[in-house]
Amino acid sequence: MTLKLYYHPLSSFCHKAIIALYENGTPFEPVLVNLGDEESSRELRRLWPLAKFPVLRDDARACTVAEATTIIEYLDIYYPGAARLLPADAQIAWQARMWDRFYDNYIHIQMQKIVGDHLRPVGAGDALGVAQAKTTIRTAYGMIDAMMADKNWAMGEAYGLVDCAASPSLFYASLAVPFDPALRHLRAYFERLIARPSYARVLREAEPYFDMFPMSVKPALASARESQ
Ligand SMILES: N[C@@H](CCC(=O)N[C@@H](CS)C(=O)NCC(=O)O)C(=O)O
Repeated sequence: MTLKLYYHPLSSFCHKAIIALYENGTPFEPVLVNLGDEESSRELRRLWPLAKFPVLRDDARACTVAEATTIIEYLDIYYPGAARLLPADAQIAWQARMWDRFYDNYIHIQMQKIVGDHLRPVGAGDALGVAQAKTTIRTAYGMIDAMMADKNWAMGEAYGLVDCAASPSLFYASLAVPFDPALRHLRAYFERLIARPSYARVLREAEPYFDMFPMSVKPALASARESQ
């Protein structure tokens, strides 16, 4: 098998890349990395010394591809399937890139700050940083609610890159900043995202590991089960 994905089942950015692989049934070898174990993480550190995952290794093309968004673009170019995840139309493609950045910067990374705070030593928490991250996420939720009032997927009728970015970022963010019931388009979009077979599979595969996550995953998992 030429494609190897270095990943961890709990990693939200890995979820984003795996959704894209599952959307097209692209064959790949998953390589589960335990960053706390020198031997387990050696190959990832050799390929990408920053040791952040996901990282895709394509031996056939002698390429190492880091960053979830770039992995999805790479798959779309070199391993295309029935589902094209980047819009072919340049007018829509720039918007997809903008909203992908929106989800990464204003939901995903903010959510990582909040989760990261749970892992800090007692007394070394960043209460102000967490409060600011929650405010950013709430503002972003309002924008998503407005954006999703009249469509199924972020760019319209075709599921793609932005929806891959939205799925794990909203799944984990909803644990820290629950959705305001008034934002019904956001809630309905989230239900569609977690019911999508590609993401439902990612969540099923992550479930045995959720006890290792520092926050309770139960509320979001309950939504996922209800929407199946
Ligand atoms: N910008 C990267 C972010 C990747 C990232 O933050 N990955 C996290 C897991 S979700 C990670 O590797 N964490 C391990 C660490 O920071 O030690 C991307 O888009 O793929």
